[in-house]
Amino acid sequence: MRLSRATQDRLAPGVQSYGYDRDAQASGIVHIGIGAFHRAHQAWYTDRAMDSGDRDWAITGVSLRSPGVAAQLNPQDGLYTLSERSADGTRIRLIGAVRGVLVASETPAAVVERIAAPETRIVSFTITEKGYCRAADGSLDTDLAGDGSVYAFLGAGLAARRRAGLGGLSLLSCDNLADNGRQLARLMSAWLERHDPDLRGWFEHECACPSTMIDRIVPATAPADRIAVSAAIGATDEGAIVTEPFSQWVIEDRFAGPRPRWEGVGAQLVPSVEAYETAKLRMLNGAHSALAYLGLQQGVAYVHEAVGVPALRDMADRLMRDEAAPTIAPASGQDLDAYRHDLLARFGNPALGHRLAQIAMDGSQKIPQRWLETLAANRAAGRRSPVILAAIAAWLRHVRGDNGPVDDPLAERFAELWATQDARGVIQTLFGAQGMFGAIWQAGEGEIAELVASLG
Ligand code: CS2
Repeated sequence: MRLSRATQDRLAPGVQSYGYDRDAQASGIVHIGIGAFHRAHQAWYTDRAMDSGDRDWAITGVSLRSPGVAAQLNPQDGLYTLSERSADGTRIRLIGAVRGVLVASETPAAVVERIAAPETRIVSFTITEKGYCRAADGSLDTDLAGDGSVYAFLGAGLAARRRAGLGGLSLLSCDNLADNGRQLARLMSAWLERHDPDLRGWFEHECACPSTMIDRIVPATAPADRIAVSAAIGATDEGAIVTEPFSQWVIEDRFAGPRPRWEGVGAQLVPSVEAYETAKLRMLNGAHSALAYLGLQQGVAYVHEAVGVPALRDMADRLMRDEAAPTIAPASGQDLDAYRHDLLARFGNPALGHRLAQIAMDGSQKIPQRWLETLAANRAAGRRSPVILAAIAAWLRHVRGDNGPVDDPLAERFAELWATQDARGVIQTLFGAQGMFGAIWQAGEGEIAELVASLG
């Protein structure tokens, strides 16, 4: 029996379910990049907001390229279960917020039509760091931002709204970039300037791009997870998602129009997300990436195993306490010490199965906001950052191919670099004054020598 509208009433009694009338809800949200993270996070908040009486926020999911999620969810009428797992057990909820999934590469006109639909108020995004098509200096990479990019769909959808005399939209970036809303606004403006300069003023006036800090650890669902979930709910759920009990969503309260009452179900709506976002990127994600590269090179596979190795746990702790936290000006009531302790406990969740290899993906897109900005801030304050330097050495080994095939949009470039240059040359090309990341942080002579020595 496969999960769907026809079978949802026959699920095992322990499965919690939404209670609102799904058919009566208009789709107020188009979400681009409907992977596991969105389904465990924003869709879960929205589902509970509709459960508390908020109306018309059903989500139309969009995958830019891959038909995988559409194949999982459409035969299930958009339904899937979310399992919260910890050492104490598992809690499962049936989520009704997702209406269905469009695949942009297959039906581009349908995606544009949804963005342009009068009931659409919000377009949100989890397209990962690389989906923003940024060059290393943060500007729009016009080669990458082509017809299949998020900007092309947004540009066409916004143009259609304008032609129809409809209002603008709130564009909500839910990706792990510093100042994600402002970056999206800047990149979208740059794209419009090139492709539809007439629309740029309208976009800047009618649309808003609030910044967000999003947090929930969501491992890629493994085949064994699907089997366990199916056994627990009494139906096959190809769209099953597994996550941790913890979740946080801090949202800049600056929308172009109506929005769900997410604050009624645990989100924080605040005037500025900066302190939360910086702490999350530099502490949680910074430690995650360090554990990934340092752990993989020691043959460790999972995050909970990595923090079980005393030397790795100590490095993650020091990175957060001595290197990241001193660079953050906390918001009032934000306790970075407590945050660090909670993060180590979350990393240790033995029921999650979060692979280090998943975190190690796309490092070229992640390390600027996770490590390099911390390095730059510490340099300015005259502090050293030995753990991040060790993590950079581990990342350099990783992109050399030491841990196996490299999953990164710049993988070929890294392979060529390592094939043609020695360690010093590679470091200069990446972190030298004119280097790829040189605008954010440049390695000094002492740091280069340290990195060369540890690369052996
Ligand atoms: C992780 C994040 O894969 C990664 O790079 O660091 O996905 C992390 O699990 C989330 O940001 C947690 O909110």
